[in-house]
Amino acid sequence: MTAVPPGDGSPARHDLRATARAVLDRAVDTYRDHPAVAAWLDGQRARLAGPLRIAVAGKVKAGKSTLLNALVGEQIAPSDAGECTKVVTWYRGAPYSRVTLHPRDGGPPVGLPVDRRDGALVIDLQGTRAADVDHLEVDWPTPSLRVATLIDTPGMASTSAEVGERTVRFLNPDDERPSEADAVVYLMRHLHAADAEFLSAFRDRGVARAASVNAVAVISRADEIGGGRLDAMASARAVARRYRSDPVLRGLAQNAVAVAGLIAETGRTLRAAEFTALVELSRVPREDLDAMLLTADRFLAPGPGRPLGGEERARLLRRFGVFGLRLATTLLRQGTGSPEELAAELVRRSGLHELQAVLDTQFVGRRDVLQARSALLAVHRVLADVPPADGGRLAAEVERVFADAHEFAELRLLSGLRSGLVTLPPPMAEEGARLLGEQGARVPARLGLGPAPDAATVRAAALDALDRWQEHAENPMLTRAAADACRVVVRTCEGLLADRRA
Ligand SMILES: Nc1nc2c(ncn2[C@@H]2O[C@H](COP(=O)(O)OP(=O)(O)O)[C@@H](O)[C@H]2O)c(=O)[nH]1
Ligand SMILES: [Mg+2]
Repeated sequence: MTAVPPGDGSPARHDLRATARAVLDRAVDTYRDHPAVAAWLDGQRARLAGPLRIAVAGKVKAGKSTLLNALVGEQIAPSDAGECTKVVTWYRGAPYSRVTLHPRDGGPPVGLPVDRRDGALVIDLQGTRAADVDHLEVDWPTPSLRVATLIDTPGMASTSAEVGERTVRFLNPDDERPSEADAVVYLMRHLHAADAEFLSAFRDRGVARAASVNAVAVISRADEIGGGRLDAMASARAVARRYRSDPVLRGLAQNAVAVAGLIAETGRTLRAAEFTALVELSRVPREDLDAMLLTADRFLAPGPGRPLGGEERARLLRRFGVFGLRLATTLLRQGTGSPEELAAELVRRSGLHELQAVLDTQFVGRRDVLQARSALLAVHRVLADVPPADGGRLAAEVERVFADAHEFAELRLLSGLRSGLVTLPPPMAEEGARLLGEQGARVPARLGLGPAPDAATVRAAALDALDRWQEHAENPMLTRAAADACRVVVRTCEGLLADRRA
């Protein structure tokens, strides 16, 4: 994710955050005689002021930890099956490195050693069973974690029902309850019924109803689609395109991207020794190498005249996978000459950049509304759990913000259009969704302009859109629901026009 200036660049950006903050302040005051509740709400204030929280979810072995490392650019999330991979783990930007275990029984947090082996962080629970851990916190000095805290989850539908259940409880504790995460990246190797079920459980309900606003789907381990052939990524992108137009998925996630997380992770953390080993591998006669790289077993098989040592081949296989080895050796044969060049090409082909762009436009670019929504849901939850004597006014205020804040109206309409609940004639539907922020919430993206248009261009485009949508709103041929939808878009256009940069 790229660094962004304060505020998310969407129109009217300060208002909703300030409103949510005011509601939280009032809630803290309302609960001043309930220290525990007030403290929890105070934590929500800190959350609102802090970075966005993005959870990485999906089945066990979907490639979550690997993808998280690729996004961070370091190997800090352990992959595969150790005890600590069964625990929800928060990765937060910090000026120092620190690992903290929060016990399930509410006992005091315990510091764990920060142990790096072979470039990767090794987390040792020091005898604590995963089941006794509420969550781990890893503070890490890396720029990519300053924009968003990433939360690795153990995965659902796992062999251990309890681990799966923990993920679901974490992301979607209950109907109408806030989640610890503001948004979720959901990994799936193909869209299975269980995935759809999970995504629909995570999407907003009740007061915040706005399906799909905070979920992005990733077709993960994309290199394995199509049997690891060199055109595997093209096939995976075709699958992602299909998912983007799939009516079920459209209602559940804002976008679908194909990513080969392993290639991305290795590209971002490539070591000099690995480059040297790959160069040696790429010098094996083409036919012999092709035969060796037919399967993982063949690559590992011992025998006379094999390149590199057996252990080194095993290590390379873990880092690249069969597809990655084929890709890397092909690139080297075609003239890729330096570790930097190879690393960049692996990342480029992995699909990571596309995912980063989607996270930037859909999540980081909507930070204000996603965080405000989490804050309001938190107050809503407290009011339901611990009804205060005079909570009626506060409850009404929360309802009113959800109903009146134009940002939430936009999200509701956007998801209505995506799921087919609201229909507009095709050319209008497309433009309307764009104006509502489907391609990104920032002003230029909404107006379909390039990245840095001048003020006069923005103003002209906004005026033009406003005229057109005012006309649509008065079109007597439209259904009532469609006319209502047009009026929401009109308000959006007014906001774009009033934006001080326009
Ligand atoms: N070929 C390939 N293997 C991957 C990819 N991502 C993860 N893996 C492997 O799949 C296994 C599970 O990955 P992990 O990230 O631990 O999955 P998690 O359980 O969802 O966190 C590991 O052996 C990874 O090396 C990928 O993009 N391509
Ligand atoms: Mg994992």
